[in-house]
Amino acid sequence: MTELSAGRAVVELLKLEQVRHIFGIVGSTFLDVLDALYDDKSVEYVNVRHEQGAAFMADGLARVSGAPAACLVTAGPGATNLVTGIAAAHVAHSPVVAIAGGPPLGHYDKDAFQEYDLVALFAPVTKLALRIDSPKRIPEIFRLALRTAMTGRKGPVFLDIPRDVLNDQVVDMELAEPGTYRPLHAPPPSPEAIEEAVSVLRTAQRPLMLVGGGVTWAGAGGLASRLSADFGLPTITAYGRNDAIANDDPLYVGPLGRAGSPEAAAACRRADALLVVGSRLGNFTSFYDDRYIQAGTRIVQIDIDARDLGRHYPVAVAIQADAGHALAALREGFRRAGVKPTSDAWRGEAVELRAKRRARLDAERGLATLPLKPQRVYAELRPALPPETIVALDAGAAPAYGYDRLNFTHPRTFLTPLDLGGLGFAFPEALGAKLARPGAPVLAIHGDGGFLMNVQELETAVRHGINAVTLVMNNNAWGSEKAYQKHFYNERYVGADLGNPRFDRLAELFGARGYYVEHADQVGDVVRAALACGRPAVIEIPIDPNEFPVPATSARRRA
Ligand SMILES: Cc1ncc(C[n+]2csc(CCOP(=O)(O)OP(=O)(O)O)c2C)c(N)n1
Ligand SMILES: [Mg+2]
Repeated sequence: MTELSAGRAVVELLKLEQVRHIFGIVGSTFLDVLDALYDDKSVEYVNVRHEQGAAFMADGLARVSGAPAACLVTAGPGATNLVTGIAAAHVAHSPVVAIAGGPPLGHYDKDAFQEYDLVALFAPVTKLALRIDSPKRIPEIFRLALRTAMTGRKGPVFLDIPRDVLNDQVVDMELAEPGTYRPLHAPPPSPEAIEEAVSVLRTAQRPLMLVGGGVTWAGAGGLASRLSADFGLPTITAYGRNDAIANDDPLYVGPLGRAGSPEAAAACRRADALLVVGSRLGNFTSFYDDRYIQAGTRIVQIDIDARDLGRHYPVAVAIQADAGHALAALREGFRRAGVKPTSDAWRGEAVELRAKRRARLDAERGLATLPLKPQRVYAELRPALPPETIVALDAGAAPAYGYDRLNFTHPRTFLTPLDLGGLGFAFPEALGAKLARPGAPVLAIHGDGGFLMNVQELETAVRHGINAVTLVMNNNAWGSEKAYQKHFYNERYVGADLGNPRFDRLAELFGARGYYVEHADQVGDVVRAALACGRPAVIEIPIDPNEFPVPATSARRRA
């Protein structure tokens, strides 16, 4: 046993899980934890400008590293400001440990200064929310929180620590490795379930694999690629999960779902069997209806969590297991059963759809408008981004073109708001991503509205030397919402238009680099220069203010 101050105990418990950055804004409720960092430079407190930024950064870091990430903020508004970013971690299944210092224990349930029922507030956006009522229980509750965050379907957890549980308290604890309090290996599939899946898939004429975030969390993109190659299995990706498999696989058709590729949707409609690996078939992947997934399609669904197996579509076989173990077992099962590759005709369809997508996107290089259309911006971006680039997309219309217009060949390189759809996401996520993988180029793609929601973190980026690049496509509007008013409300615009500063100049005022690009032929060069400039950078590109796609909606109209 080792005797540690309560503040140091918190730091050591996080360090044992490889936490090297803690995001937040200093507050008097948790100074014992900060004080432990004064002499311990192995963990950096990333002192941000708004707690929402801290939560998004932690989420970005966790998504890219796969390891837990931490936020540490003060009571009341410090914690309420975290909520949106923790919700982003919740939809992405990111193991973010959000910690708030609270009022003294004796002030709870008195409407005291900055006292709110944060455990209740965080419950819907976390896997577990708890208060730690005594210093003795700090190790136990942290381990419970970390076990919860890192086991099964991962996800954020919240801990409320009253200030007097930290102040001048001593904790006697074992510096125990994670393997002593949580499983380090994910569960394998049942052999019977694999056998059933093999018999469903081998009898299909047109089987298609749909891979989602579960594949990424399991580190199983390579296994998915091998299964696809060995058995001629065409592949598509779930909404916002384009990086779940290498997009240069010859049978990868494209991303399914909202703002996804029509070719992936066509492949999905043609499939008579769907092997769904690590996807909930959530709202923006499936819309829960038959626009992509046809009635009668036989579905084999693999998920680490039984909650979503057969939830939105009836399944032929449900397999509760880690995506990697399940893919390996399926491949072995296919081989043992002597399953032959899919027909030339079906593979031919997939190759044709893949080529059609590429030709469609290449043709967008011919869009010669001024201001530029976002589609043209992506056409210029594609060849300029090195394959290891991490891209974070914000919500909004201009970023949304990116769901179908970027290529990913490396896992954990595409960060999207998923079904949260929160604005202000991409820039702080990119900062977290850059901290997780400092050697990789990192690009956030924003509209003007979303960027200004967390623009204050430019100061954090400059101070901490986090050199991510942000591209802002400026149409001086809340474009994605304006699109609804354009297409469904006869252009009766209310609350849709914005005014903006020049974002390149704003960046320079913060001490970052700023670039302003109007012409298509400058986009690639400027992006390359910004990625190499050795500072955080912002590129503003004015875009066509009338370029709004018809929104895809569940209720009103089908895209
Ligand atoms: C936090 C938050 N507030 C509001 C919305 C609703 N919303 C979605 S997209 C959008 C407009 C985005 O504007 P901008 O960032 O400029 O991108 P654009 O659509 O113009 O390309 C709004 C208001 C949201 N998704 N998230
Ligand atoms: Mg806009």
